[in-house]
Amino acid sequence: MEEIAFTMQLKPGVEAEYQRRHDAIWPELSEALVAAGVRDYAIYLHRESGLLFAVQRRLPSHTTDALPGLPIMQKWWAYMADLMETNPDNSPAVTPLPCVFRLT
Ligand code: RM4
Repeated sequence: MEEIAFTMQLKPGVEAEYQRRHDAIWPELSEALVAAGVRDYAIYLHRESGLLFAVQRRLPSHTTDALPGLPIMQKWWAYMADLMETNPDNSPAVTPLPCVFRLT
């Protein structure tokens, strides 16, 4: 299994709404993530700054590079764009994080 970590950024004051929308995540979106090989995906919130810290595990054969082209992903990003810092195409602004320590 591969693991990646990255940050995203919430706009101020939308933490509760971000939580609410993820508590009711669309089954079609979850299914698309699983179909793309994602097997474990957690997003943590730093409450003071609105920084989101995401850790995603995925199969080595994953096809997550194709997710941005899916209509369900586009629809979700458009839905989330009022809550997050985004790129012009509505995708969230993502900062990849290198792993600097692991205890196994
Ligand atoms: C996030 C953001 C990410 C997506 C998750 C499910 O808020 O939109 O791109 O992977 O939701």
